[in-house]
Amino acid sequence: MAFHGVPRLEGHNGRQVPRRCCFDSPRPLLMGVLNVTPDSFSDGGCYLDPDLAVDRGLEMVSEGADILDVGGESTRPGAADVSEDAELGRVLPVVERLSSNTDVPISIDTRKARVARLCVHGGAAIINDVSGLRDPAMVRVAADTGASVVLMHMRGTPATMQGNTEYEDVVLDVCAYLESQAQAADRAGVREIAVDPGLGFGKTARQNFKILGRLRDVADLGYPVVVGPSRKSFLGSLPSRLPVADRLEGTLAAVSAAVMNGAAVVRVHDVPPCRRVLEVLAEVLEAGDAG
Ligand code: HH2
Repeated sequence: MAFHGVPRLEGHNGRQVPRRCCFDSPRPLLMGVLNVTPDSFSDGGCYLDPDLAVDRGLEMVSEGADILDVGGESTRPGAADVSEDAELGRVLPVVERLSSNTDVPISIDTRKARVARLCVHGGAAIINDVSGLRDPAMVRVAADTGASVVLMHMRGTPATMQGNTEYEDVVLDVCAYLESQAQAADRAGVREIAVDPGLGFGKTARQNFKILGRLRDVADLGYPVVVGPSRKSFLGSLPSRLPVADRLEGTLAAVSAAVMNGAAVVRVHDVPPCRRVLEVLAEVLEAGDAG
């Protein structure tokens, strides 16, 4: 079993439900991406049918995913907003069916507090908020339900973020933001918090590489670090100029850099090759720690 956190009983809508620590693991965890969208940048339209989405989720579990991250809104640069009802209609049936068919924690990737609340009631254990708990209602959902949270750095919105990539020092700016948002969430009673520097969200290619190279600064904040480099455009920005379909090796190189620099969770589309890479990395880390 990948998770060894101590289960706790939390008040949840008048009921007592067991909540476990989702990021507390001696080895790096693999979060499999499941986009129930028509327009995600690399798998848009593949899993819009709930049956296909559930099959894909269970396939990723059999391939070794430790967490499934279900999203109903593309957050690629320039993506249009999706209405709350449309997003719920995509994700809720998938979250409900997955959570009753696997013990692997289900994460709901959303910026909307109502979507998060209903999905947690439907069985999700984690709220993955790419807007970094900016909405006080989202903080309340996380605190009320006892859900774990991934709090990510993004400037502006997906529609505006790539027009806003000026930083004094991107790593220090990201760390300062994540620290203040995480501390506020902690004060509000959010039970388990992980932070994510938000690769590709309002950053140039060079800034994304800088974050990976200095990820230890993010890990030193003291929260588990989630990183999502999978197939992203900064990996296709190098002289080889690779399209999305050819970014597997780049993804695995970025995963390796992230884990060696302190990442606790990597969010990827390609589970089997990443699982094999994580097995090696876990041995390297363990052997290094053993001295
Ligand atoms: N990246 C994406 C979406 N959600 N969540 C976290 N915590 N970290 C990330 O880096 C992250 C995320 C974007 O990738 P993807 O889901 O593949 O694409 P799209 O937003 O087009 O659906």
